[in-house]
Amino acid sequence: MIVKNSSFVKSCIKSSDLPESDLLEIAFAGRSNVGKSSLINALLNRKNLARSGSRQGMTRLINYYNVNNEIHFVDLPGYGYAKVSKSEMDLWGKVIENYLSVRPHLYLVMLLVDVRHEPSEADRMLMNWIKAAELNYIVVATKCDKISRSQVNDACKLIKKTLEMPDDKKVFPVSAESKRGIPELWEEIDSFIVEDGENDS
Ligand SMILES: Nc1nc2c(ncn2[C@@H]2O[C@H](COP(=O)(O)OP(=O)(O)O)[C@@H](O)[C@H]2O)c(=O)[nH]1
Ligand SMILES: [Mg+2]
Repeated sequence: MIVKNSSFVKSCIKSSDLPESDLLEIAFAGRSNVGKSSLINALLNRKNLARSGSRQGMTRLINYYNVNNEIHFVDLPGYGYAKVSKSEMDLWGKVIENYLSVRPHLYLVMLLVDVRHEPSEADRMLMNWIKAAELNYIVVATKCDKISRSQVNDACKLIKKTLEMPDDKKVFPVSAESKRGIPELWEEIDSFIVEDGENDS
């Protein structure tokens, strides 16, 4: 997809805030600080449309962005790394599970993991939800500029194994910093959009 325009739509706290719209949704999920907002900016070729970095910990808002008036990018709340308190996980789980189950137009979930870390228990839990709900998904390894190319290859293999991904699924290495992997990731996203169109006709 060639991004012609993109804009912020709204921030939602509860499901009744979610916009009523027929646009397809691509959701970005992963732990806090993994690079969700930065990846959205990189895919949209914008510097600071999705606000990145500033706030630590869990962002409870679900942020909507409009792409070409065709798609909604949905920036989901992040969860903690390593140690996640049970109450944090429960609250986050409620928000995400609710979102994943009520959105009729959700057709693709981007699951982001930091290329430098083995996926956490929360990452695996999310992967399991996505699989159980039979949602389309793409696993993205972020911040690939931080380590060498051979390390990136090894890390992607480990991520694939830890998340128990099927053989025909690939982990997409990207860097929002250097823009490495962004065109390839768009190609993969587009392949889902095309498939969807074919199914409808
Ligand atoms: N070096 C590098 N830093 C990144 C990359 N993506 C995000 N970051 C940094 O990681 C931090 C968290 O990014 P952000 O997009 O806010 O993560 P979010 O909490 O998942 O939305 C920020 O300081 C970003 O500048 C990347 O590809 N390379
Ligand atoms: Mg963010």
